Parts: sequence; C-alpha cells; structure tokens
Amino acid sequence: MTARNPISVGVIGVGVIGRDHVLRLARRTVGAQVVAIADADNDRARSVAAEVGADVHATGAELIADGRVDAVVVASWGPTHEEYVLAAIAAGKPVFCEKPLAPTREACDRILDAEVAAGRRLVTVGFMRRHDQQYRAMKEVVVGGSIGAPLLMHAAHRNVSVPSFFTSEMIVTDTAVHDIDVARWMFDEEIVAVTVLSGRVSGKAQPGFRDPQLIILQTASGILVDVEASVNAGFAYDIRGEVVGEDGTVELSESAGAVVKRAGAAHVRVPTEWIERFTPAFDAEFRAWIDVIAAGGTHATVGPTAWDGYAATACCEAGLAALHSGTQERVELRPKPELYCTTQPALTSTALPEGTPR
Ligand code: ISE
Repeated sequence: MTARNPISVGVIGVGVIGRDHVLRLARRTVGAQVVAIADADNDRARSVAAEVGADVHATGAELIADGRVDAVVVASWGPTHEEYVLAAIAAGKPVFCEKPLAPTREACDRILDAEVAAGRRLVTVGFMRRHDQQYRAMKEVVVGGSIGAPLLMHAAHRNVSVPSFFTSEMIVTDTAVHDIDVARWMFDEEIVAVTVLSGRVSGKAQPGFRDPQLIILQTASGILVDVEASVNAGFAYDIRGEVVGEDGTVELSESAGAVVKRAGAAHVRVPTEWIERFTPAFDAEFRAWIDVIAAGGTHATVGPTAWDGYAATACCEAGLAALHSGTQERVELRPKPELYCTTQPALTSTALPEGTPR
C-alpha cells in the first residue's frame, strides 16, 4: 500500500488526552494533519476542530467512513473503543486506540478475530511508556544482559489525585494497566498470574476506596513484578521502576531535567501530571505511528499491537478477580494468532542518545 503524504488523521474523542493528541498531530508531527474530529460532546468537538481547522463529524462512524481520512485515532471512552476499532479495520484504515483496547476480554477477542480475518495489522494501542526514553534505556540494559538474568522488578505508579468517579477497580484497569504492559514488554513474556493486596487506606481516599494497592505480577518464567499503585499521593506524579538481575540492577533515573544543589539541599523537578511526565513519549509514539503508515509496508502498526491490548485486558480481568478474592488469580490467554508472531521494525524515532549506559 502506498500512503498519502501528509497522512490525514481523524480523531474520535477529544477530551483531555484526545485534544492533546489533536494538537500534537496537527502542530508537531511531521507528515500528519488532522482533518476530522468527532466527540459525543458536539460543542467540544467544534471547539477543538476550530483550533486546527478540521471538520466536525456527528459520529465516529461517519468520521471513519470519510474518504479523506487515511488513519483514525480513538481516544473516546473505553466502552466505545470496540465499535470504532472494528469499523476502522473493516474500512482498512490504520487505527491508533488509546488504552484500553477494549474493557473486556470478549471485546478484545472480536478485535483480534477481525484483524486476523483482514490479514493485516492495523491496530496500534496507546501504551506510550514503550516509547519513553528512560524505559527504553532500561530495556536495552535488560536485553543486553549486563545485569544478568532478570529476577524481579519493582515499580511504583503514584498519581497526585484522581477525579471523584475513579474507583478501586480503576487503579488496576486505568492506572496499573501501564505497568502490566511494561512488564510484558520488558521481559518479552506473558503474565501468568496476578495478586492484588490492599491494606491501610490513605486518609486522602474517598471512604471505601482501596488505595494504595500492591499488585504482584508473575511472568511465564517466574519473574515477579511488584507494582505500588496509588492515586492520592498528593505530592507528585511519581513513576519508579527497577529491574533486579542476577548480576546487577537497572532503574529509571529520577529526573530527565537538571539536579540543583544549593543551601545544603538538592532539588530536582518532579512532574505533577502524567501528561507532563510522558509528553516526549506521546510525541515519539505518534511520530512512529505516522512514519509507519507513510512507509506503506505490510502492516500499519508500531509498538503495542491488538494482541498486547488483549493480553493487558486479560491481566486486568485477573487483577480485578484478585482484588476481590484476595488471592492469586491465573491469567489464561487464547493461543497467539500467527499475525502477531512476526517482529516489528525498530522504533527509529526513539533511538537512544549516544553514551546511554548499557
Ligand atoms: C491515566 O489514564 C493514564 O493513562 C496515566 O498514565 C495514569 O498514570 C493514570 O493513573 C490514568 O488515570
């Protein structure tokens, strides 16, 4: 397939992250333009469309059917993802879907079936941490073998606060889902079991809300990953990760910025919002996506595939069962279709800087 240049993108759902993606695609992604927008809130669609000179469609289905739209971004509410992703696959258009691919394993199954029937990978899932330079540097060390065979991973995912509609279950499905994807990607292994522990509850959480949670993932070869997930940390958006190997450890550096030392103390900026922490990763993710579509190869996906979206949702389902049972729950996956077994092109847009320790 030979794609057009620039790639004309339609965006469905322009709430917080959807609008951010519209601006990123329209203003700082070379080779992309945003031509169409749809949102359940029509006024919001119109106001975001006006910022970038795009047309507004009444529905996501209409947007996908628009002949000028080469590729689709789905950033609407999770339960709507399946309908839009299936419609994009049916139209043969590359589709970038924010996490979750779909909230239930059955819905993800239907997406896998549709993509397998189409015979072409068209779906990319928005697990942006795979494009984050710190995580990528960490993975290079793990794969390079200098710290020996990986045994454990420690992770922390602390949000400053969350809106009042946030639930204990969403700490697994909306927050820790990123750590689930990182663990699968870091070790190139599936997760086979999940345990979720909750103990003393933060005084800042709503009554009945189980925050923080300690989530323990076990990979197929037995690597244990503990994730402290909390959403009322108050002080900062604090993301940690450390892999412990047989011969050493590798951890995410504390800050991408400068460390200031003065008056007997060291100061380093810690972001307060996830958009700030991961903006470079979101930018890299969209650059890579537009590049792969423009290259017009066999598959129009880069980074996390529909299989990755399915596996993450299956782990979240086990996580929810574990949250309620208090015991370890197994993750059972369907056999991996052949379509997802070939490797993807390297992410050249996120190549690591010279001198990165390996
Ligand atoms: C949000 O949807 C995200 O994707 C953020 O990365 C995560 O930190 C936050 O907890 C989620 O609500």
